[in-house]
Amino acid sequence: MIPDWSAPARRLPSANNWARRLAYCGLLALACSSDSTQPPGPPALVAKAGGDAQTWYHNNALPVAFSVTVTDANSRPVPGVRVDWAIVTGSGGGSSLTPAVDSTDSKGMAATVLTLGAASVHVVTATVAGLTPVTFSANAATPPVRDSVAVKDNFFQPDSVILQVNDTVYWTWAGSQNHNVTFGPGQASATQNSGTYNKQFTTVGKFAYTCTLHAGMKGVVVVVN
Ligand SMILES: [Cu+2]
Repeated sequence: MIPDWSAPARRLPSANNWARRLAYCGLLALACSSDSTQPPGPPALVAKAGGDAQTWYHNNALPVAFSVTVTDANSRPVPGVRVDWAIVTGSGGGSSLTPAVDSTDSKGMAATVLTLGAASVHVVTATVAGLTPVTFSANAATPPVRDSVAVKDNFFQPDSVILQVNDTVYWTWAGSQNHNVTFGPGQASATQNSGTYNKQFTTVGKFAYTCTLHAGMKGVVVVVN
């Protein structure tokens, strides 16, 4: 639903509200001159709130949603405003927006999640009727097909790897002390001071692991489509 901003009754406080404001403000009239309890006016500006300029992987949703804030002429957030999201560069090839149409919340915010397609550059606009659209961009890369981690005294190097679903991470012990790779109860490499451990990742997600022998010795495997 698009609010009817042309209806004057919606913009003006009711007689009761005015009476309350007058009673409340009293001697504090100056302090109340920019009363934030007034209902916001019609949308005047769409501004970028977050998510712009990410680089992520083909056929994966961006980690951070694109978001905008809609405000009135006095910079107050306007709820219930329709925001249309559109892919203007990089459409097709599996790219999509969820949702494609959104409505601003009580803080005047609306958001969408872009799933990257085959294109390397994606450009997305957020449009509110009658206002200048806001433009977001994202770059799509090809995920690494495998990754290697060195198990050192006492850290994993690198402590974060990204790979594609069904690929394998290769850990190689490169220190002198005993260490292990543990993803949770019942899932661990041997505790050893040399050798290797491989694990294939068959589901998309973020998988944190530790060495149970050394507090703070931890890493994460990020698996994408
Ligand atoms: Cu360790």
